[in-house]
Order: sequence, then C-alpha cells, then structure tokens
Amino acid sequence: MRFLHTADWHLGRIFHNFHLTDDQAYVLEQFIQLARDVRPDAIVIAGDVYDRSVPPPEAVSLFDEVLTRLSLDIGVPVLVIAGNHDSPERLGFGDRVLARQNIRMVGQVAAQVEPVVLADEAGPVYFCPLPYAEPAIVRERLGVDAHSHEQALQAAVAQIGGKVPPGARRVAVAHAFVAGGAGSESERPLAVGAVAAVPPAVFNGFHYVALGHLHRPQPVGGEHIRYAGSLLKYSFDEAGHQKAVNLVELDKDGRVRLEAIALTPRRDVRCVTGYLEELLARGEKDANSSDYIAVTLQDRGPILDVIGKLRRVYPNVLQLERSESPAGEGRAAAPRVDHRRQSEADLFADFFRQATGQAMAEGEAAALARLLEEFYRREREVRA
Ligand SMILES: [Mn+2]
Repeated sequence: MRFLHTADWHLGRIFHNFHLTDDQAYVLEQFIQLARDVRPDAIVIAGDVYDRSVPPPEAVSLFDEVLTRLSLDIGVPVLVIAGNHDSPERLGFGDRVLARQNIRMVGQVAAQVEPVVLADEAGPVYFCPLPYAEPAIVRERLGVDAHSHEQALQAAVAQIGGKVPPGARRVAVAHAFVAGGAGSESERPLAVGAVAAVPPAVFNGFHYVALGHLHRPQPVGGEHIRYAGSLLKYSFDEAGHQKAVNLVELDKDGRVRLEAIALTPRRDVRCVTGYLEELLARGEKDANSSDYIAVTLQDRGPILDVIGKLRRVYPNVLQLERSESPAGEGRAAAPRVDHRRQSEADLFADFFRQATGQAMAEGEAAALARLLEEFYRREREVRA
C-alpha cells in the first residue's frame, strides 16, 4: 500500500499582503504530476486545506480543480480532514455524495464516522480520520468526559479505532499538536494558555500517523508519526525548511518505508542580511530575485527610500528591518520584541502592562484566554 501524505495547504493564504493562490496553484500542479507519476493507492490531506473558515473564491476554485483532476483524471482515492483553520461544516460539504467517487471530506468528529478501508494484496488498510476538534465539541459529539486536548483525541481515537478489526493495518490521519514537535510562526495555537499538546502515545497501535498542524516536516515521538509540513513556507522563520510531501509505503506487516519528495515553489522565501550597497549588487546578479525576501539592513543612519531602492532589484521585498544596534550605542537598549512574532495573548499582555503599569493577574489572564478561544472558535464558526 502506497499513499501520499500532505497537509496544511492553507489555500487562500495572504503573506505580508501578497495573495499566494498563484504560488499554491503552481506547486499543486507539481503535486498532481507527482500523483500521476507515482500512482499511489491513496492521497491523505491532514487538515488546514484552507487558511480561513470562509475561504476566498479563488481558493475554493483551486481546491475544486485539484480534487477534480486527482479523482477524475488519475482516479486516486482522496481522504481529507478538517484542521483548526477549516470550517468543519463547510469542508465536509457533500462528503456522502463525494464518497461515491472515493473522495472523503471528513469535517467533524462524529460517532458515525467510519474508517476508510483500502485494500492491497496483503489485505485491508484502515485509514482513521481524526479531524481537529476542541474538547468541548468532542464531549458533545461523542458523549465522553473529555476536558483536555489529550482526552479529546484519546476519545476520538478509541471511538474510530474500535471499528478496526484487531490485527489489521491501520493509519491515523489527524490534525493536532503532538508533544515534542517544533513549531513555526505561521501556525495558530490550538489553545490559549492551556495545554494543547497530546503525547504521541495516543497513537499507540497505528502503523503510520499522518499528521497536520505543524508546518515544519518532522517525525515526532517515532519515525512513523509524522508531520508532512505545509505546502509552502508561510512565514520568514520557515526560510530554512525543506517542504515536501511524504510518499509512504506500508508493507504487508504494516512496516513503513518513507520518502520525502520536495516540491519546487514558484518563489522561495528567503532572508538576506547586509549593507544596502552590497545587497543591491548581489540582487543585480541574483537569478531568483523575485523570491519573497526579508531584508535585515546593517547600515546605520538614515537612508532615503530604502524599500524603493531594494525593490528595484528584489521586487518582492516583503519585510525590512535594521539589525539591532550593539549595546551602549545610541539610545538605551531596551529588549526589542517583534510584535509580528507574538501571539494575540502575548500582545495583549504587553498592552495591558503598558496601559496599567502592572502585569495581568492570573484570573485576568484566564479570562483573556477564554475570550480568545471563543474568538477562534467563532472564526471557525463552530458551535460548542
Ligand atoms: Mn496549519
């Protein structure tokens, strides 16, 4: 049994005011080509298909096009689950109808969700969809007493795992934050202030775990428990990532062989550092000067229209900062915090401190966490 594992496409993503849909279409064209070459038995997409619960029309059109070609042209079964950025209801639209075409769109955790069963010469493989769901949703849908993300996922795993015959090969497809995984700036935390991490042990018994959520491709808690990583680099701190999709081969005993296959983006995401003159000279000779670039400038003192000058050689400079002045030079060196890299909770905590002169009390921080989680939930349009 061979399948492609991918996740976190975030279709409709906007990166520093740039719509990435054309970049996503470019790289998905390669993905379709890969599926055509490799002829996998299945494709699994482990959540965050879209960047927002109400995706822009061009993102929906792109996904429609990709699904249509994978299914009608190549004939490969596709299993999709919702991530924390997707609206479970919207993503799950038409699931029972699409199932006739071997496309499964599992948006919600529900007692009636069945594993997707695909067979090879060695027998059936059970793919268990575990879409993202907050503990409150899992409590309601599965009628269990789950109060943490760990308990919630444990309950969902037990629920669907109970439908797999003992001894059969099984693959989990989940969107979660598994403890030990390394995060990136472009992920939205699953819980504010509370522990969203689940131990890898919740997946005991699975031969492979196809994860979504963390944008860096990585194994976590075992070689067979893996994040595919995002389709593209969605923040500058991912500049060093090698994005890929996983080609997973499951042998008759459920042993895994894995190959990470890189896709080539239309434009790379890069960080460059230097003095203006030197950057301009480098840019002139740069064959990939239309990449998305973050510039850290080492010059001191004022320069007129830096961004205009840089954009003449690097048209897609999206971020510009000055390197920090060494201690003792210029004004008192207060620790500089980059607000773009702070979570909403941290941002508000800073604002609170500035406005009131003191840190938030424990109860206040907890109230803020509740409000933010409510806000995230409303954004996904999930009723609890
Ligand atoms: Mn994501």
